[in-house]
Amino acid sequence: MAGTDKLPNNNQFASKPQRNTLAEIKKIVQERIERLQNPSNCKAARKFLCWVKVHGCGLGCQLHHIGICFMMAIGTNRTMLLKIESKNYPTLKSLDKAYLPLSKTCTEWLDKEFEKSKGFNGNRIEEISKDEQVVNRLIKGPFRPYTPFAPNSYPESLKYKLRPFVSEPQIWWFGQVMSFIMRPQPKLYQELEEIKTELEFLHPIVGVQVRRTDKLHLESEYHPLEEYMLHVDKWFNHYDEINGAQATRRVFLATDDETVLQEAREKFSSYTFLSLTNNTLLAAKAHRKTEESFWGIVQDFALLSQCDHVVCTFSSNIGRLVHELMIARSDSPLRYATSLDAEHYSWGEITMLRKVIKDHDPEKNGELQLRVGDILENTICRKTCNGTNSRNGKRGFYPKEKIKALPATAEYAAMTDLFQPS
Ligand SMILES: Nc1nc2c(ncn2[C@@H]2O[C@H](COP(=O)(O)OP(=O)(O)O)[C@@H](O)[C@H]2O)c(=O)[nH]1
Ligand SMILES: [Mg+2]
Repeated sequence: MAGTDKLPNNNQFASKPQRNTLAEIKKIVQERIERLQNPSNCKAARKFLCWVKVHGCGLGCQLHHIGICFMMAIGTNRTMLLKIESKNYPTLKSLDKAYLPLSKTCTEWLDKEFEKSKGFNGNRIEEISKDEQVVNRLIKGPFRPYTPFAPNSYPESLKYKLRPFVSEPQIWWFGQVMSFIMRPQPKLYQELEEIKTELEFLHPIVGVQVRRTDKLHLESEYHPLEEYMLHVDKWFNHYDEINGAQATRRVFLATDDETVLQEAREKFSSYTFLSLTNNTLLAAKAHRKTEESFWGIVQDFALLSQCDHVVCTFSSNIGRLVHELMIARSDSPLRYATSLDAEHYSWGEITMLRKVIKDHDPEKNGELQLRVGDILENTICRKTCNGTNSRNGKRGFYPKEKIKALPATAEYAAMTDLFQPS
């Protein structure tokens, strides 16, 4: 058997696992979504008919619903076809003016096709409708997750690939899905370039999104401008320290409150504030459903997500979506958004476990005592964050800076075998 002994030992000769750059991983993921969305034979393709029928939803909210649907389609290896119905903008037509259509080859369905198809039916263990060629999902508003292909999960195939680069892989993944949906049409891209030249939108630049008006009625609390600017200051101080020079302090300000820009210029004169003031006026409730207002938030989304840092509130779909896009598109772990209120969350999300990374003793009524390594269960983060400490079964509030998310992976069927064995 001497000859056999000389045969190469697989382990010895197996090449080291290839380490892709984040840019490569992003490209591979985007190409895979593109491939799924453009089957050569639409008729024969596995399809996911997604009908988003939510009223009273702004653009970020609508786009998030589309993203949540898209995750189910990717998870079950189906091309997603989309229909939107809303008393608000946007119609699918206006959405298509801003963003590239989800598919070039497979876009519309007939009513009878929707009626004939089975409702998407899955749970965490098994997708009951997995053998159906066409499935449908009607999204009427927030729903409880019933599949593993939901926000807070990410593809198993990316687990080790993302680990060296990304601390919130579940948001990176959701951001990839949202980035695909929001690929700009050439006309929008061109328009944004012109706006940036006109505004002198130059780096470094920090974005601030102040969400007020209707949002303050039920969903969020008022935060004074000073609170946002504290974080902006901190970011620029850090930037100057690293670079050993004082940068021009540029802030791109987006808001639905028309008093904010003037206040900012009066109170923070060492800053240069750039803003699309007409967009703020169009964000007023009376104009919000118009096509112009839609275009305004499309522009604000794009410019905020191109900033080097953004200070906002994650109780708003706007802040969360900007954070997702920044994380997904960046090669730098330093580009992200800071929230003045909630931790990042999504409608339709899977409940995540969270791990304590810093001790905490209660400072307010109802706060949990935390010790490094404690695991929090049933965490939910809206205006405030709360969860159950598995160490003692106590439920209460926790400060979001002292915990780390433990997102789950799932076998997204369209995301298997992404990387060639080297
Ligand atoms: N252009 C613009 N519109 C805004 C801004 N803030 C709020 N809006 C308007 O408010 C809507 C709110 O959107 P939605 O996705 O529901 O976010 P949420 O209500 O903040 O969670 C947007 O679609 C805009 O019409 C802003 O900074 N700029
Ligand atoms: Mg809203």
